[in-house]
Amino acid sequence: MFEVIPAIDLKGGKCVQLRQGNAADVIFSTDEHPVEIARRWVSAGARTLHVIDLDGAFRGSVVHYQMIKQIADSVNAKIQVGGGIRSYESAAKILNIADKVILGTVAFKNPEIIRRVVEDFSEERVIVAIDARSGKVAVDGWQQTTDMHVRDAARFVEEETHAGCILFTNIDVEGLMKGIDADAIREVVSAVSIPVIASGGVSGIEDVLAAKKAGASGIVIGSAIYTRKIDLKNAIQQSMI
Ligand code: AMZ
Repeated sequence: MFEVIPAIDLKGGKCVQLRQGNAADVIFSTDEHPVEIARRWVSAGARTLHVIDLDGAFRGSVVHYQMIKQIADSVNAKIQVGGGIRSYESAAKILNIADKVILGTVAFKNPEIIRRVVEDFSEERVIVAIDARSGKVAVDGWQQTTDMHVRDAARFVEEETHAGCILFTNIDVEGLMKGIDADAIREVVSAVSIPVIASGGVSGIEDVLAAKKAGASGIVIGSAIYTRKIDLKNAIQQSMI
């Protein structure tokens, strides 16, 4: 079933939204505690929360562990966690408190780590993030762009890492709130047989429906729910029709 997944991106202990992943370009930041925000999204009907440790992704190691644990302990929803998880030990530690880990950089630098996590914890608990800039995979907090094309990356993830799911984030449209690129989603979906969660660019309910139509198994929404362009409860209801 298609799922609408609210994003909680953590930076400096706060819930923020960045434009195209640029740490200096903050669209939204709030003093409301991330736990309260998490509770609000779950009250609106979210069954999964997408929690990203942005400082972790920039630094290459988890920074917000305690806050993520607090969120996990406070809500009755699944949580998928990513950002800075670059070792087997770090993934195992996060899987103690979260339902799923999201692994990006390490999938392309040390894929054997993903295989080990899949073997020890199950493929259902491992999501590999393909973060794409101009059709190529970006890593290290999106500060580096590789030569790997998204389509090849998707096949590589399915065949070589054995992860159960792909998170496809389109940096070209992320944080711009100008709509998704449905063709880019379709390209990833058609390259693999595992589910693909799409992320980036959602600005209205039509994007949610377009992502569903493109074959995604879910969509992550960030800026649009924080700037109230989308009412999460309504989006969840509409996506089920
Ligand atoms: O906004 C950013 N600069 C950013 C971001 N949102 N950098 C990484 N990430 C997210 C990816 C993925 O979910 O979309 O962090 C995760 C990957 O982190 P890592 O450390 O495994 O590459």
